[in-house]
Amino acid sequence: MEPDKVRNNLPANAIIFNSDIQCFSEALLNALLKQLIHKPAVPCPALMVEFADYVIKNNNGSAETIHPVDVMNIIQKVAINQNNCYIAAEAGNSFFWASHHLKFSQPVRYRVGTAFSTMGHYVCGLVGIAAGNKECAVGIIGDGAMLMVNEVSTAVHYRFPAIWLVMNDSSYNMCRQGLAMLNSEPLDCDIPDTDFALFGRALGADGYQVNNSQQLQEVMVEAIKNRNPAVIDVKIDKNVFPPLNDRIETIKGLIND
Ligand SMILES: Cc1ncc(C[n+]2csc(CCOP(=O)(O)OP(=O)(O)O)c2C)c(N)n1
Repeated sequence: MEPDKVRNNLPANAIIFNSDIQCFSEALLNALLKQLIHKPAVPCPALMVEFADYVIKNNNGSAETIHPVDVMNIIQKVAINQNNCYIAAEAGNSFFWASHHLKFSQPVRYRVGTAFSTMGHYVCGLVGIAAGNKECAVGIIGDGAMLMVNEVSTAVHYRFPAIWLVMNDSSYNMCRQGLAMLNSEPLDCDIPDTDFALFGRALGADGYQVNNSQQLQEVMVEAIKNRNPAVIDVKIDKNVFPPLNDRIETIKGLIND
């Protein structure tokens, strides 16, 4: 294509690169990686647990909650690597944990609602993914989103292999932590303790509750093998901050403008 012809359809200040696409993508990737590596670390509130200091603390099965990164590692191992499941992440911290930590070797295996990030999108959309595909669909869902709306009953009705993995931290944690990172006044972001295993069973799905990594791994293997609609209530550590520094910096920039 002629750059001059392309320019006719673009705003006057558009920059046009006339390049082989592979060559351009590689150069872009290198430039982005360079930026990421040289980017100065953003200072975080005292509350923040640095990943560098992070120690897997649940593998003896004694802790009451699971570190969200452990949850991602188990999803990676059991759902993605071993069972090739489709994965969807809800708005909220689930989006950050999943997008930051999960890796896929095939396209169209991972979905997130980036347009409006509407809570409930994949609590419901999960049934569509499970209906349309052979492999199980696993939704990584905040407890707030799960309580807002869901389609578990539909999956039960049609026996779709959909698994709701609820990141249960008894709070709208992205809002709670986001305010803390912005050094803003806290708001009430608490959600009453909810037993999502019971909730799932009440709707006719299988229901599991897990408090440590080993239990989660065993339950995921079983739930995927059974191919029943299932709700897995995962008690996670609500005090670890997800990787949302970039978002916070963008918001700070908007506030300051
Ligand atoms: C329908 C809707 N309402 C409100 C929001 C704003 N919002 C984004 S994340 C969030 C909290 C999500 O809480 P939860 O589902 O428990 O997930 P967590 O962040 O705790 O993992 C809220 C209220 C939204 N994105 N969509």
